This record gives sequence, C-alpha cells and structure tokens, in this order.
Amino acid sequence: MNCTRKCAATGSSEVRPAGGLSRAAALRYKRGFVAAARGIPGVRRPMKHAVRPLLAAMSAVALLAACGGNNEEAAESKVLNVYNWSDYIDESVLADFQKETGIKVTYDVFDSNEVLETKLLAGSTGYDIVVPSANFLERQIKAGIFQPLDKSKLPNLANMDPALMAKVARHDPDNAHSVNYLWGTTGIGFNQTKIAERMPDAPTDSLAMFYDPAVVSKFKDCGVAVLDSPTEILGTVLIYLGKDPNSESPEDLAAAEKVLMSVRPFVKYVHSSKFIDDLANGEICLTMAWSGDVFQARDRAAESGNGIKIDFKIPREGTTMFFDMLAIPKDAKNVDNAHAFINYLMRPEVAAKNTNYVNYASFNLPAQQMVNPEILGNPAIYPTDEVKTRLQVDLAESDAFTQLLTATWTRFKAGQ
Ligand code: N2P
Repeated sequence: MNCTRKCAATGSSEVRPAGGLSRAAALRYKRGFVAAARGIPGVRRPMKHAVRPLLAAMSAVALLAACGGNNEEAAESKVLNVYNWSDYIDESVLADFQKETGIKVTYDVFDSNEVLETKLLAGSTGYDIVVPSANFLERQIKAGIFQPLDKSKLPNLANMDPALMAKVARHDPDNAHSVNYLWGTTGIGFNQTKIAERMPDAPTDSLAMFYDPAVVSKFKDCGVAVLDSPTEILGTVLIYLGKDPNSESPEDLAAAEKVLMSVRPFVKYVHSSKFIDDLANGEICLTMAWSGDVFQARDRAAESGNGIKIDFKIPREGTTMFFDMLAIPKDAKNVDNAHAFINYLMRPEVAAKNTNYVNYASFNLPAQQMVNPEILGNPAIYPTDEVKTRLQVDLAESDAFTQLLTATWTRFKAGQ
C-alpha cells in the first residue's frame, strides 16, 4: 500500500514525494528565511480542549479510510489535510463539512508564520490548505510555493467584500492564489481588575502599557506576556516610536531593540497561544496579542464563572493588522477537496459561525447579518472608519531585513 502521511501516524512507513518548489527558488528563498527561523523555535499547538476529542475521532476515521479500507482509491479521494492557526475555527464547521461532503478533514494547528514557512520551504508538507498571513504569503507566492486557485470552483467569492479583496491583492495580485479566511489586529489584552488595582489610571489604550518601563514594571508581579511574532511586535514598537512600522532601516531597528530590551525584565514569557488560557484563568494580567484570541480569553473566563474580566484595546497610537489567507500548496494532493472546503468556508452561515466562535472578522458581507450583534458592533473586531485610520498593514520583509530582525528577536527572547 502506498501510504500517505496519515498512514505514517499509525506506524506504517511514510512516503513524501518531492516538493513543488524548484530547487533554485527554494535555495534563493531559504537564504533569507533560515536565518529568520533560527532562534525562533515554533510550537505545534494543541487545539482548545473541546476541539481535540472530536478532531481525534475524525482523524481516526480518516486513517481507517485512507489506510485500511478495501476501496482505497475512493477513500483517498475523500480526504483533506488542513494546517491552520490554533484557536481559529468552530469545530462544528469541520464536522458539518465532513457530513455534507464525505470529505474527511485532518486538521493540524500552528501559532507562528515562521513555523508554517519553514515547513512550506521544506516542501512535501502533505497539506492541501495552509493559512499564512498575507505578508508571508506574498513572499511565498514569489518563491513558487502555491498554485493558482481555480475560481470557477469558488462561486462564493461573490460574498467577499471587494474593497478588502483589493487590499489583499497588494500581496497576491488579482487574488490569484489566496482567499482571506479571517483578519484581526495586534493590541492590548488585560485583566481589568488586576491592572486597575496596580495602576488606577493605567493607559490601557496605549502602547505605553508595554513599551514604557515605568508603566509595564507595575504589572510584572501579575504576569506580562508578548506574542512570539517578531514582525508584528516590531511594527508596534516602531509605531510607539512614531516611525513607519514597515521601516527596514537598521537605525530604526536598533531604536526598537532598545525599547524591547528595556521592558524585557518585566515580561514573563514570549509565546503566541499560551496566553489565552493564562489570561482567562488569571496566570497573566497583560498581553500584547491578537484581538480575537484575547476575546476568546474573555469568553473562557466568563464561561468558567471565575469572575475574571478581560478587555482588549486597539492602541490609540495605532497598530498592525493581519490578513490570514487560505492557499493551496503546489504539491497538494487533494486539490478539488481543497477548493470545496475553501468555498464552504465562504458560505455566509459558515463564515458567521466561525466569526461568532473565534471573534475575528471575515471579508464575508452577507455573513454579517448572522454575526452576533455584540461582535459586529465591537470596533476592535469590526473596526469603524475612525479605528481603521489607526491600522497599518504589515508588508513583506526583504531577506536581509529578516536576518537583522531575527537577530534582534533572539536577543529579546533571551533577554540579553
Ligand atoms: C488565531 C490567531 C491568528 C492570528 N489564534 C494570527 N495571524
């Protein structure tokens, strides 16, 4: 039997064909990226507890179908391997899709563009859909990692906001290789009680919460966490310094590093998903993190009834925004199924279900009628025109700057 990666999970040998990236393109691209990945260990995050058993069961069914069935060819054609951000889907969407189409989804998660990019550059990921942020996708498209989408198989593209589609076309010309999944911002997540106890007049809507040592030092004892996302965090530091968040000037980077090192003693950890539960259960009181994840922490605290009140603010000085894009690697095996799933995610009721669960906005216009009013009316999730003026798009970095930023980030994480 010519096993796939799913068979390997049951102990059979694993067969991974050569990747879709040309050797020359891979080498050219890796020169810039390997340095970026060095010193930024990624993690493959477990999904939230409620999701794991369901997905484990679904994966087990997929394994049996893919590896043990009599009609192997038919079973192979009914699978789909998705690699998405952690805490980023209503798990019932996967179950519903499988029920409707018979396509069994194996769903793995990550919490770092760098981790995803390392896998994509190595090739033969086994994934049919991956979800890089648009600035990373931009350089991955140039490296030849993705195949163009067949838009005849994506009629639900008609639901997507043309203005936002035009915005991401800056990264993916003609929207040829990607469809937006969800989008959000990086901002200030905090435990309202613990912050107020320590600093009644805390500037909770200001980047000074993190980048002014006189402020952030007040919260060291209740726990401060920062995303392990060098590009996005650097963008916010540059905004705090009144500079262009996409600056690649070594002088600006040096100034930003000085700020980062000045607050490092007050930061408990640098991580991109652990903070959700920690904020919800009181292990930390302040985080620089992604909007929807902080609202998920708020929801988890409310569900547990522990009395912890969490809030999220988009900084008054401005911040960076991200667009997470569904794309199909060139060496994907289940391309039709990938298109079917992408189209399914663009159904208004499905897009609304995900937004209502994870607290991130979608491009889907008809979905808005089904989005919970408190989410649709929350300017930190669906920004008003005034808030939009404070949001800045992360552009793709040059290879040379990525190397410099990686060195800065390694020193920041190590605290030296
Ligand atoms: C989901 C985080 C996605 C935002 N937990 C980062 N692009």
